[in-house]
Amino acid sequence: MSSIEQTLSIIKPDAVERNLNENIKKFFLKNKLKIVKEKKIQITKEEAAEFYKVHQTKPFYERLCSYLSSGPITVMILEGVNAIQENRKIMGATDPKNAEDGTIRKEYGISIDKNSVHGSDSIENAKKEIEFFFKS
Ligand code: IDP
Ligand code: MG
Repeated sequence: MSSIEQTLSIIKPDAVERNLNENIKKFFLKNKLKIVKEKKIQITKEEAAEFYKVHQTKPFYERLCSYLSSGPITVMILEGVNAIQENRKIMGATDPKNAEDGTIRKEYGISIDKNSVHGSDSIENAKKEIEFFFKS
């Protein structure tokens, strides 16, 4: 089954700081994911905590929220066939050490914390995350 989906992508502070926005966007475009909305913002730690609420019981939650709010991020809505799964493929494994060749995290990820990008992992979460950043 293939269907047109939208997913939320975030270029995390480590990548924005290294001016990787354009390089990372090329990965999406090359893989037929369209950027339909985009904004560069900085969020508060409270907002990060809300965004990453699914991870609130994890030992790394506190650090994760501090990190996502530590500097500017670029948030985007990506659209395309099977966009959610496609974006996850393009991103690569959570830990850059395990990321496949040709993925964003293999190319640019520094560590499991500074892994350069976020991408929604399900239809339900994509909806929630898009709403979180782009409620109209
Ligand atoms: P994902 O970003 O590949 O979807 P998740 O499991 O949803 O990975 O975790 C969210 C973020 O939390 C990851 O991108 C990573 O930065 C961080 N993280 C995940 N697992 C660990 C861990 O075991 N130690 C430290 N940080 C982690
Ligand atoms: Mg995730």
